[in-house]
Amino acid sequence: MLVVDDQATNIQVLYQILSSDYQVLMATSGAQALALCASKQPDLVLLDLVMPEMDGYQVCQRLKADTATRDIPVIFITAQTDESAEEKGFDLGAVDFISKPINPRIVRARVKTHLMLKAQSDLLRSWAYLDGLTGVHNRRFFDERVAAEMGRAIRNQTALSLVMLDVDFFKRFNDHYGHQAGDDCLRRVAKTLKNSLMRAGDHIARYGGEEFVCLLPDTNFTGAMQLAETIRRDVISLQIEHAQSSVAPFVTVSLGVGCKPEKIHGSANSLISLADTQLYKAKEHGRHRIFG
Ligand code: GH3
Ligand code: MG
Ligand code: MG
Ligand code: MG
Repeated sequence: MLVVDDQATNIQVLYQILSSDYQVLMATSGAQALALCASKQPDLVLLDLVMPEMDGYQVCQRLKADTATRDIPVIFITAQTDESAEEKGFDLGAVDFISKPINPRIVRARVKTHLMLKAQSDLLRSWAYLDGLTGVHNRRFFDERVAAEMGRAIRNQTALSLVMLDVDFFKRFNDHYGHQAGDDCLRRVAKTLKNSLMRAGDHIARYGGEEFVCLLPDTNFTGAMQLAETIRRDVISLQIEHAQSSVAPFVTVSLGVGCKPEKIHGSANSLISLADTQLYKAKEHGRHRIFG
């Protein structure tokens, strides 16, 4: 957590109360607090209200206005006891208000409660972005991520690639082996994708029924085509029996690759359409292949 106060002695008091149970970061100004919140993502901020230059209200307002920091809970700690100050704090998005002089046991209890609530909401949020069947990210995650990554790629003039893949003749697979076996197959394909993707910034999501997407920041067309080929080989190497497939005795995938090159502007939608069009061509040209 982060303790923010312009007076070092106040910080020390809180540090002594909390540092045996938690990792405590410290800031002595609003600007420093904002920078630490962005870089370290603390689970809680204990924020002094009265500070020179940027006061606690302003810090809280800025934290709540930025999507990267808005979910960090803020507790105001202040010597001001009037209710309008407290009300204003809550209006700005604070979760609690503690008045000085502080009672160590109360501070510990409130901190503990808010950290627990934060952990619970983080967990729920992470579930909301996961696909229940396969455990990879879901469409909601992908839609948000692709827009964010496109923004970043344009700002930094970096490449951004998208591989879209679809299981071949999956309707026949379900019809022949049953829906349970179909679900198992999807889980195994998803697991293979996770293993095929090597870089930390890569994202996999289930885009629809038997369709997955791999979002690849900082990856050019050649790199994306190579990854697509790895996936194509890894999936058939699973040797999941598929007696009804017209291309192989095993489950296979078709892949479409789209790329926004370094110096070119693009939109998330155009990148998705491109990968989708290429995937369609891969299907048309016989399946178990890659178009890019
Ligand atoms: P193509 O090679 O052209 O992609 O043919 P296909 O049969 O794979 O494509 P189609 O879109 O006709 O059928 C997709 C099938 O995927 C139909 C649907 O029942 C099945 N499916 C979608 N979601 C799930 C799921 O969660 N579990 C299972 N078992 N099947 C699913
Ligand atoms: Mg102060
Ligand atoms: Mg499909
Ligand atoms: Mg299919």
